[in-house]
Amino acid sequence: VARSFSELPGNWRTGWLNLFHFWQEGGFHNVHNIMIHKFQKFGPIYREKLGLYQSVNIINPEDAATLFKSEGNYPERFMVPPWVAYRDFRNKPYGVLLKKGEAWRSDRLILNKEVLSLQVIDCFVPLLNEVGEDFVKRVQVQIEKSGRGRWTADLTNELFRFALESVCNVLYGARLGLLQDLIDPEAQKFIDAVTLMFHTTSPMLYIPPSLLCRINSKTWRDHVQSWDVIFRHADKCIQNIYRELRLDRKSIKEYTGILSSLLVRDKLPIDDIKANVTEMMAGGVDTTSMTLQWAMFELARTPVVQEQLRAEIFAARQAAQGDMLKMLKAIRLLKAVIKETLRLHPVAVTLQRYTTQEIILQDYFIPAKTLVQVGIYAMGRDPKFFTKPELFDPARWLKMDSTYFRGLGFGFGPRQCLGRRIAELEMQLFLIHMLENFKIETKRGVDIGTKFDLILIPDKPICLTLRAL
Ligand code: HEM
Ligand code: 2DC
Repeated sequence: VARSFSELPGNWRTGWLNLFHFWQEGGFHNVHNIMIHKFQKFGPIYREKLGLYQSVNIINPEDAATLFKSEGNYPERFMVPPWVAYRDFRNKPYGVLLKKGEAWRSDRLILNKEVLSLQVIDCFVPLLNEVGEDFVKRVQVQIEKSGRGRWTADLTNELFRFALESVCNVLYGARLGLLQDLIDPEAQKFIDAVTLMFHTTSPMLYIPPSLLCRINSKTWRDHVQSWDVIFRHADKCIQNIYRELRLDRKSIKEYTGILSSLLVRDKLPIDDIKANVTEMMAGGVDTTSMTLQWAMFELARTPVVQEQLRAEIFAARQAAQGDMLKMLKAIRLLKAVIKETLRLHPVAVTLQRYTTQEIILQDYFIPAKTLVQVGIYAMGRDPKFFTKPELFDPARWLKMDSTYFRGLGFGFGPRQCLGRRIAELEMQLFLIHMLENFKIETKRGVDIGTKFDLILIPDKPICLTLRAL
């Protein structure tokens, strides 16, 4: 018979002391490494308490499977307290990110049809493809300006602009012009606000929402201001489309983006549409751009893989004869490159679920309503689950005997990432165009670590060289 919950390893009896140690160890930027350390110390399962928040942490794909198979129709993850606190403080409606129960499920089913379903994602391809092509043009201009056939830079902000331009083109069916030299300062403010919003979230992760508004610290004020900018700018974009749609209804046949579809279908109240479109617009900036930056960095460090990938892309282009949908079906290695990038550099350090019933993990009883976290960063770097985990080897995904519950970068099940298909297509098309036009290089021997800033990001700027082929 399984062991009891109170027998679980870990220092879970001293919540406030743990939080204090966590502060001291600079834990706010190091959550991912602390977790690896704890799995080494306690084994594949441990119990933890930070402040008021208790959790059970697991690393084994089999255990992740057990957890997700019992999650039911209304899965709930950890609700990031400052995000909840902001909405309550300003009286803003929740989107799917923060909703629960039936309210979450009904919104989510409507959104899935417009954002995730097979029928609609083909419509995204031309919209995302043109943004990818424009990014290449922008790089080419920079290369010409340099007069040396190459361009070396930290691409962080360029990629933020690319990512926001991409997600807005599918949301609004309109270009913001962020790949031109002079951009709308409001758009840049939005980009900076999203980064600051994430950055100010991590120090407040374990403070309950009810306390947050009352403390009036600098972090909280910056956090509120960031969300204010995010909501205001998203609202402006949404209003523009709303107005256009009321003025003329002629362009109904052509696909005009997710927002128009939601408005025309008329299944969601306008406030819920706004809340969800705002979340998608904010969720679409740092996530894909950082992943692309990591992908280019890894490809620069492993030129053999870069060449194989380029060969696959050239062959797929030939075979598809300009049919992008066809081409996207012939790029197995590219899809593996993205999975491999997310293995080593996941956006989310963990996936979390509240158990809905008692389950058994590693032979311990876990009661219902327990927060269980799957340490996907730790899993991705553990030799028990990936042989030679330090190697960037995309082909492992094509030849591994089992990828069972290992590719979890976008989460799992009905609560998985809503933007998954947008993100995947956006990143595939970007890498196709980049590899067709440039060689990606980076200085040898520069090690880049990872920093937890709510999402995982590089701990120093990544410098890349793009060389005309
Ligand atoms: C949720 C990862 C891009 C919007 C999530 C979750 C993960 C994730 C791990 C939690 C899933 C779970 O609990 O099972 C990523 C990664 C991205 C990415 C790795 C890109 C590389 C995007 C984009 C958007 C977006 C582009 C917007 C279009 C969302 C939303 C949720 C979510 C709204 C909450 C869904 C819900 O609770 O129902 N994402 N994401 N993400 N993501 Fe993403
Ligand atoms: C952060 O301990 C660490 O995709 C916490 O696009 C547990 C946790 C809970 C929810 C996770 C969060 C972590 C990281 C960022 C995620 C978030 C769910 C969605 C969000 C993974 C792992 C993200 C980046 C969304 C954000 C959309 C938002 C800007 C509107």
